[in-house]
Amino acid sequence: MPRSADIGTEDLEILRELERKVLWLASWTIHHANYIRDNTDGLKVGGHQASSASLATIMTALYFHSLRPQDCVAVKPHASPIYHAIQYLLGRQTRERLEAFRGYKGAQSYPSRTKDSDDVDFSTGSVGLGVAQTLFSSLAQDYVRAHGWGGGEPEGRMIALVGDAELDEGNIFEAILEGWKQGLRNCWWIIDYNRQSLDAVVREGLWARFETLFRDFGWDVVILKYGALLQEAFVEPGGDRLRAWIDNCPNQLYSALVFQGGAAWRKHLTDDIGDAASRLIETRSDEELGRLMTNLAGHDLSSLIAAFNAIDHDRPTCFIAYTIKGFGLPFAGHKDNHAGLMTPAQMEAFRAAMNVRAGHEWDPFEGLSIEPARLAAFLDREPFAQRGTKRKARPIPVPDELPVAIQSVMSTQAGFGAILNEIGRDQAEYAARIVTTSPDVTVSTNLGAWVNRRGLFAREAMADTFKSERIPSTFTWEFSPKGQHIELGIAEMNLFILLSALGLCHAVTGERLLPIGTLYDPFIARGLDALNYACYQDARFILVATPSGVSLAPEGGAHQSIGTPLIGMAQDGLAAFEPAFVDELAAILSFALAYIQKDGDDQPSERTWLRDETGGSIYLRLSTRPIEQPQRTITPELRQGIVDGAYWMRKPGPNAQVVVAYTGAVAPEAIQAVGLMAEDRRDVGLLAVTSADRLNAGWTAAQRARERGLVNARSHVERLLEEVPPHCVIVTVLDGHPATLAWLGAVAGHRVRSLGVEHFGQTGSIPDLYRHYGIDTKAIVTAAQALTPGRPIRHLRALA
Ligand SMILES: Cc1ncc(C[n+]2csc(CCOP(=O)(O)OP(=O)(O)O)c2C)c(N)n1
Ligand SMILES: [Mg+2]
Repeated sequence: MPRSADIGTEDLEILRELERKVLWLASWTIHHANYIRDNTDGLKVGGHQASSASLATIMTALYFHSLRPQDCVAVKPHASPIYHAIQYLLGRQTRERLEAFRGYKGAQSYPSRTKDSDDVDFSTGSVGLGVAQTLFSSLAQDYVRAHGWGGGEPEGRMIALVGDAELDEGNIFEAILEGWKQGLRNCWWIIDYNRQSLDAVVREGLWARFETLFRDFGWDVVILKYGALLQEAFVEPGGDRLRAWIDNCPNQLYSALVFQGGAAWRKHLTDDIGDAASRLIETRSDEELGRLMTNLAGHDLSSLIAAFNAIDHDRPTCFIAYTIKGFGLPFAGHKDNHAGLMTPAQMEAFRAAMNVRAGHEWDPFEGLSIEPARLAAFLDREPFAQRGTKRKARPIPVPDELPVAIQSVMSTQAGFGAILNEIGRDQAEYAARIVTTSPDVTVSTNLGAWVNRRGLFAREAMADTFKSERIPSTFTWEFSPKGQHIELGIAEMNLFILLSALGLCHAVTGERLLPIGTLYDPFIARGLDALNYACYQDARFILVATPSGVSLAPEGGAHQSIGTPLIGMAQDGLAAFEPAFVDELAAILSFALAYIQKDGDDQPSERTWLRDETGGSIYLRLSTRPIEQPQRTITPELRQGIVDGAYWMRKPGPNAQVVVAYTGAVAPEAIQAVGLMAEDRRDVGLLAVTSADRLNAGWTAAQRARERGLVNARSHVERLLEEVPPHCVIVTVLDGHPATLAWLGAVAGHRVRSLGVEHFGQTGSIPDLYRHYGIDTKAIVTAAQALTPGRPIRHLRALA
């Protein structure tokens, strides 16, 4: 039973009115979008109405009572109308945006950090990911605190409002396991246990599985099943039978009775427990009986508030709150209600029941029995209303050059390890703000030296037993609150969601981190939706994916990646690079550390047409293939070319017949091919492409700018190719899908032959595999010969 001290009766009365108002405004927003706004495309709102109603009470209790300014919430995707309605009442959402719900620049269908104007903490939409985001955000908050940042501000709770069907998503369980390992705190998951998903009613007894599971992983579980009315009825004569009846009622039947209403409840209850609970049933009208039987705790403000107030610790807590999908609306409980919309006639009846006059539908306090001034005063003094606007963290200065000792033969992966090792020595602030993480591939992605210097993070120190036992080992595995590497289990989903959380620390905690995550390139696919999710909500991080392609030759097809360069190009918010040499990598990394901190306006640079002032995240596709490193100084011009996406390794002459454009680890083949062709083809050029993504993006943007009348707009790749004569052919080559560079020919109208990998790999040596896929020197020269007039290329015969 709720304790009377949990909330005063006056406040409870106000909250009940606000709950009605929230449900009304959310329903009206949906109705307006479908029936009132000019909606000629025939696209009706999907699963918002019933799904929103399910959470109306819980969100009222949270936002108007229990949340504190420092708390952050991931709202179940389909509860977005409730969220926007609450923000509207708090004065943080406009009527215009509500009227444009799901329309152009209107309030978003699913809460969006970047697109909504009403202070969304975490985006949601792809079910399960927002839930895990709260877990990793609490870990990120712990990391920030343990490092002495976030000075004195109270710790926030990271709260997820979870649809029960969201728990079908595997990423949730991966996250729970990781949370247990990392000593999760300050995290609440409130499960909207309406026992309905999109298509169906969920299996019986699922709550009991959830309960054991959460408890097994160290969570407190609070089951919120019966509201105050039901609890009172249980102490009436026959109340225990009523309780047993509810507990044994199958989900399907309960839902059906909710939909059918009072008379149906009466019939079933009378048939089943009429002998023992006759008074309980008979003294209530149909309407009262209906209200009693749907009085689940998830729709009972006093029960919810008592439960939230009762939490006086920081242990992770899972609330299983029984609710009814569509509560308070005509299709409550119906199994087909997911995309249910009230008809205009039903809406009219609802409007009348809510005392809302026609033409006053958007008035915040219309039809409520409490005077507006009192309601406004209540809202003003609610703790959550005291929350300021989004936090901003100052940028951390980053050096223009990152020192690294380059060996004559080296891979980009080894170079990455060497650069991080050097950063590990650096006392500068940026080095302290770097946090690395990896899903069990820390050592195999060359982060070992960095971790030796900076240590692993844990809230509680833990010594490396091998070290204390004096057993020789290359790596020190010491955990402490000062450590700067977060070691994860293998689940790549967790890597991306942790990067999403670390990469939003500047907004969530006001403290900026510089997150770097490493994984094997092919396994990006395993966490791709989470990567997309992180980018969608504008989290900032550097992703280092290595090894990649078929160049990890003997590892075979299961570890090779083919399509990742195309992911790098297509993923919004992620600038992809694939350097061939370590000096390029160093230039890109220093650019990257600054780029992930940029938050300027949307205007592209007039030099490259890239959105470099807007910033974003970075993806580096690296390789384990050791290759000969060029002996050169990186001039400012060369550095710029590397960062812009390409530079001439060998500029083609005015009569050039062939240009070889390469990316990444196949550099030696490209260089050799150009050398071998030089005697038989004129003015051969060699283009080093460090970022097909940035080249392509700049080109597209410059074309668009020209179409808008900015006739002088030129992108980097257009400038690079403008002097290449029209008859010249371009042979492109990379260890990845050939489409990555195939578009180069369209820039200035050159014929292109694009070489790359299209099929699952083999095991073998690098020469075996490069030959097999046609990305070796011979394939490059053969392609060039086939497309250019002139005598046969003599050196071709000598190639194996
Ligand atoms: C990854 C993903 N798969 C599928 C969907 C489509 N979808 C949206 S909501 C939903 C199920 C909703 O059930 P639940 O989470 O219980 O929320 P309720 O509608 O009951 O409130 C599905 C399958 C999605 N949004 N994301
Ligand atoms: Mg559900």
